[in-house]
Amino acid sequence: MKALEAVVEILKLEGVELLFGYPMNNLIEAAAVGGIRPIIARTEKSLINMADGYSRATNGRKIGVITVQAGPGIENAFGGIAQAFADGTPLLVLPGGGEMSKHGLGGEFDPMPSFRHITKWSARIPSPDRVPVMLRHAFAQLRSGRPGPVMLELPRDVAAIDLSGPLNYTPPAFVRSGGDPEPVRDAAKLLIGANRPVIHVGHGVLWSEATGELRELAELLDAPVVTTIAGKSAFPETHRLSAGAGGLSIAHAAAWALRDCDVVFGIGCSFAQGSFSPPIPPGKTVIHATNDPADLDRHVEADLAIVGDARIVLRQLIEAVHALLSSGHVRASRDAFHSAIEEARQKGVADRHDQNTASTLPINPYRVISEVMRAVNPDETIVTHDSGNPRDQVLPNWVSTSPRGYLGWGKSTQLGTGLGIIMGAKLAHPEKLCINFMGDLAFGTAAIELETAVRERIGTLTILLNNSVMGGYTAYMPTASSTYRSNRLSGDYTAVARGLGAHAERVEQPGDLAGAIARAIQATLGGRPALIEAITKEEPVFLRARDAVLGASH
Ligand SMILES: Cc1ncc(C[n+]2csc(CCOP(=O)(O)OP(=O)(O)O)c2C)c(N)n1
Ligand SMILES: [Mg+2]
Repeated sequence: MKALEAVVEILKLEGVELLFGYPMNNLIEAAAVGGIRPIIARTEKSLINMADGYSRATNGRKIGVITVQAGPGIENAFGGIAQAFADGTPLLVLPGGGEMSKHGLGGEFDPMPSFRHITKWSARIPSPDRVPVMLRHAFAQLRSGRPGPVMLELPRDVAAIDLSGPLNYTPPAFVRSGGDPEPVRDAAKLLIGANRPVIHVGHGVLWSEATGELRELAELLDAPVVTTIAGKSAFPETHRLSAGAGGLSIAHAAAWALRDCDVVFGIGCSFAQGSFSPPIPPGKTVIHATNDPADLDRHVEADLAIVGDARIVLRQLIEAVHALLSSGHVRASRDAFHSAIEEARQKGVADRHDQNTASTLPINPYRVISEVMRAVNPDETIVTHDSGNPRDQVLPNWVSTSPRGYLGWGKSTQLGTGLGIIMGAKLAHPEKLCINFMGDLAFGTAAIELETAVRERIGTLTILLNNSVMGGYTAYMPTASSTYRSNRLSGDYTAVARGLGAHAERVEQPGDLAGAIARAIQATLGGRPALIEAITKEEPVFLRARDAVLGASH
């Protein structure tokens, strides 16, 4: 068996059903012969975003596997892999490679040095007999610790050589570990005694499928729950303890909870304090539970640190809290805290009411988001945003009800990523309605992939909020905008989408939204992608997390 065929056999033993590929790479043909369906996209970036969405939507139970050409293919792949690394998505990247026998003198692009910093592990397979060993290590990396992309290059001469014996491969197990019992007990004590504790939920809770445990602990502690962008949907946002999500924008209740809490319990989160993470104000008592010790005391100092898988740590905490309560510890009352958070939530509803119901022209983007929300069953829907104002507008307002019903991304914020992510999610869950919201600049970076969706019968629904500008950018480049129109965009995107074979409608009147949404959903049921191009107003209006959580006023 040749090394290339051995790779395919191993992928089959691993249960891989799809190969996200961009020619030329012999693995595409070998996989097809072996019964693995290739999905061919139009750009490497979107291809990787699709694999990323596929891994997310399956919580890594099915890994997005990618293959691209040596040289230009893997050079073009950098953005997508960097995005997956930033957000912690497991991906197996199998680029082609030059000839091993000629390696070391330059001439062909060597991805190892540049990709080492954006992968958990990158290596070159030096000989056919190393294929099973190195792929097993790759899958072990993909199933343990903080998730992230892994890259294995298969040089073209190695691919064509036979293994010296029969293939011997067993898939490695998922490996999870619990927390040190002592800080777990101390954390339970702190959380019971706190007057205003907040649970701050990151992406790790989704990866470890810990929504049930999170809910049990939140109810036991009677503590409000705030999520990060990537953690959104780990806790049902219809639950009375949900305060909502925060990133650059933030739900009013989440801002209030983070500002006024005394103890922050971060679970499955890095506590990275970038522009797209809810800020943690100074002076709080912090408990930090993560599966990656590299997160500890990086941006936020922890009073108590626990390293372990989110689901196991939450279960340990539930047991520790029960033990303390039955031995006479009394949980402090949180009533005043809850009333204050409820008041903030109501203020959020009131602040947004006029925008959600606006019948002014051009259409208010919040009206579009509300109309979409009204038209769908959130339990049967997966939603994602794109970079730009659509993220800031959708994140605090979309009400997610089930795990992965919202795929939040944005530790890096590459425009156009949402389209690939939602296509990958639809491949993982063809039975769900899969919707992405994006702006017109974002659309321009990825729109050609509607053709991929048509060809591969991926029936996603894209809601394009076309305001003909880069929303809010006049503030960043006033002279360039007023003198040179540097923030302005134009185009007939409905014509583009139709030209690519998608169902597409342009909507200029708010009253026409509901009908257009219903027709577009109908089109997706037949496996055809759909686009609604809503002609919208520039509306960079939302509660900014930094001001609301760290500033003086709400
Ligand atoms: C690859 C990349 N380059 C630049 C940016 C910076 N950026 C973020 S949002 C944005 C403008 C987005 O405009 P649009 O997609 O039309 O959405 P709007 O905010 O207008 O609704 C830009 C330039 C980015 N996020 N990603
Ligand atoms: Mg725009």
